[in-house]
Amino acid sequence: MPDYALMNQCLYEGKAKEVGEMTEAAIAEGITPQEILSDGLIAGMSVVGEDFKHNILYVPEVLIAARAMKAGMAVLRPLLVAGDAASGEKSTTGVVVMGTVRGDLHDIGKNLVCMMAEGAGFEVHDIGVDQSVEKFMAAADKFKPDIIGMSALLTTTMNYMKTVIDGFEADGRKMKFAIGGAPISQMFADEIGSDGYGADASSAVDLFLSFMGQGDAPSTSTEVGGELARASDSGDPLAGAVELPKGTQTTYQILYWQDLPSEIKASDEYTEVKIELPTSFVERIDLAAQRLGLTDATSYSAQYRWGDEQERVGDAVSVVAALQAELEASAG
Ligand code: B12
Repeated sequence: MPDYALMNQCLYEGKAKEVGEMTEAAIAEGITPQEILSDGLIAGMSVVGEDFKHNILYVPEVLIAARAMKAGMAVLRPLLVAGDAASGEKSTTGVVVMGTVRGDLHDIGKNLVCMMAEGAGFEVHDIGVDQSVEKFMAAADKFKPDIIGMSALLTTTMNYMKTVIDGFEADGRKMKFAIGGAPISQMFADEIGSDGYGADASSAVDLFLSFMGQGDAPSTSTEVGGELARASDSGDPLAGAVELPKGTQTTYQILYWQDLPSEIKASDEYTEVKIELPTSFVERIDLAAQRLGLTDATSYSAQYRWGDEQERVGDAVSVVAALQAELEASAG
């Protein structure tokens, strides 16, 4: 009997080699690929999804866990496909075609959605970035999806999502459309006639499942300052500080893209705070990535690392505010 708890833990920690080996061992033991998929991989990935949603895990960690999921899937996929062919039935929850729309090269978020959806049992066909309506249609012809997922990160490309939806409609094809990406909102989804919008990878999966008649659609209210347990209603993640005893210690870490700071996380006895540094920091990273040619999702993400864990006196909210001010000052 495989140790699924251990397998889930290895997946969570991104131990790809171990997950691959445990999957192989379970197959050798005669366990069905369906059971290994659901109890070993999907169960582990759903914890990753939940922790990502609640800011316990961040993008780099999720990408590493997703790599481990892929190692297990590489072992299972041929067996699942062979099983499907023999039984004439699909073992998947549903079929999804995913792509980033034309003019847009951002794919980190799309890749996460693909991995999480695969982790939830969907058959996912990722058609990549910069995809035209014709490419989406060709993929729909080929893979007969239940759902078309589109991602856009630029305000200049988000309108192309409507072009795709209109293209399918003009052709008389009925599909479920899901959209997402940083500038996308439920209001925009309603405006362009998309069936749904997902704010993050786990909401995307909930949305896909709801399309397949499994569970409710995710709540579309924006989680303002969701990363901060003690945030006020103002939406400012640094608002709402509560008086803590003098001498309170905060542990903090800075996330760097190479040597450029990107995020800060901090926690005191009561609160966890995570902030993304302002746009000027993002722009500096974008520029450096393009100058160095590190623009594909894998090499871009590989540049992230958390700095050492450090301590400062003060509550988490004030420490983060002070660190942000210092980083802004030193960035000039
Ligand atoms: C990484 C990045 C890049 C990398 C992309 C690497 C890659 N392979 O993806 C590089 C360096 C290449 C890049 C280039 C550019 N970028 Co850029 N980039 C970013 C950055 C910092 C992070 C994006 C990201 O990966 N986020 C992490 C992922 C996990 O989040 P996400 O994408 O939002 O995805 C989640 C959800 O949205 C949702 N989701 C996503 N897709 C889908 C799909 C469905 C169906 C569903 C349901 C859900 C869903 O789930 C995901 C997972 O949780 C953002 C800033 C930001 N904070 O968004 C700027 C940003 C998007 N970029 C920006 C710009 C301007 C550019 C450039 C034009 C820069 C330039 N001057 O050349 C170019 C454009 C290139 C192009 N044609 O696309 C701007 C966009 C501004 C705007 N309003 O349009 C931003 C906002 C930065 C800024 N200045 O503030 N960029």
